[in-house]
Amino acid sequence: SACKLMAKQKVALECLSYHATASNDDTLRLTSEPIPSAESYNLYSFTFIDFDLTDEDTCRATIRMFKQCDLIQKFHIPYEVLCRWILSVKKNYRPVKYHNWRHALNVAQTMFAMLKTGKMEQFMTDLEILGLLVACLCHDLDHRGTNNAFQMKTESPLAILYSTSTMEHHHFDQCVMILNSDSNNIFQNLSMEDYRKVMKVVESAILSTDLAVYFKKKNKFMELIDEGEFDWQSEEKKELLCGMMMTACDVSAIAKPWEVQHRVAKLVADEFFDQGDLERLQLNQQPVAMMDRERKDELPQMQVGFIDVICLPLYKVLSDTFPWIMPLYEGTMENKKHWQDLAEKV
Ligand code: 5BB
Ligand code: ZN
Repeated sequence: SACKLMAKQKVALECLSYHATASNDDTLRLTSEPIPSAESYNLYSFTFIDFDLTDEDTCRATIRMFKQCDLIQKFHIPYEVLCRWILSVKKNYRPVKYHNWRHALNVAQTMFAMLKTGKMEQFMTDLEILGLLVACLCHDLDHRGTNNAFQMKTESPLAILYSTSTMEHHHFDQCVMILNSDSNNIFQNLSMEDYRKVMKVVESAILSTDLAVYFKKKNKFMELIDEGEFDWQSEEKKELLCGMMMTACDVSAIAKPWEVQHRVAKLVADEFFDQGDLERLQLNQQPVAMMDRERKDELPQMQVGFIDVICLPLYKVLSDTFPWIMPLYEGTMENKKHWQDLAEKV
């Protein structure tokens, strides 16, 4: 429709001023540097921490995950293209407090640990592993630190373009946009068939990071598990499993050692409070408790709710089926105790 076309033009214009592909200098430097071991970055662990990594190291850690999955060889990814693509993805994250490049890296690393240490790679094809890692790295591209409800309330061009899963559609569009330039297209040597397949995995995985989609699909997933369904090969079930894995990775800061979880929760809260400020200022609205900095005392109680309603049920059902990912469940249980202690003090 005319309205959507206008919205699309607006989004495109906004993005033009922001979009950036990596510089040749940065790409050349990354291409020519040695890549430290997976162990040196603690990549196989569910307690990976990015705090002490330099920006360059975050890129090298990403390359290391591609190497450990043998994706560069298997899909004939030109090494320079991989380096440029990673730098471009990083550049297309905004410097917001939580939904930035570091979050994307952490989500990808949890996916890597679930596949390797969690032994879930045996249920996945190489193409699905490639798609899942790419989806994790791209799943919050160009996040503005505001949620879908905010896009809707402010009638942002993005909300006019996509009325449901607004931001997630945009993250996928940004992912496609980066891949669409030849010098960034890590899928350039795939057959037409594989290209179509991997893009389908990426799209479905990114869209499933909308929590509303998770809530819609989780019952179907839990039913399958209850029925003792261990054959994940059908396309529909595989898509469902990949979606659950994406959510499990997206919220996995909740399972990290307490000091890390505490620090990350503060970043999440700060980003929510910034949106709350915008709602007061731009919309003259009272923000919900989660986004109201006047109510930050309620944060521990909210984390307990988040853990009980979303994180623990998901990690429970996943680790009942895939026991090697139990550390995610145990870490979350541990943090629940800490948040409960803090909640009782208020
Ligand atoms: C989550 C679902 N939401 C629609 C309503 C609020 N809830 S919540 O009550 O479970 C909740 C979750 C309340 C407060 C929270 O954080 C306060 C700092 C959180 C929370 N969410 N805590 C976390 O540590 C993390 Br990680 C998250 C996930 C944040 C990103 C969620 C993105 C969803 C986009 C739709
Ligand atoms: Zn995310």
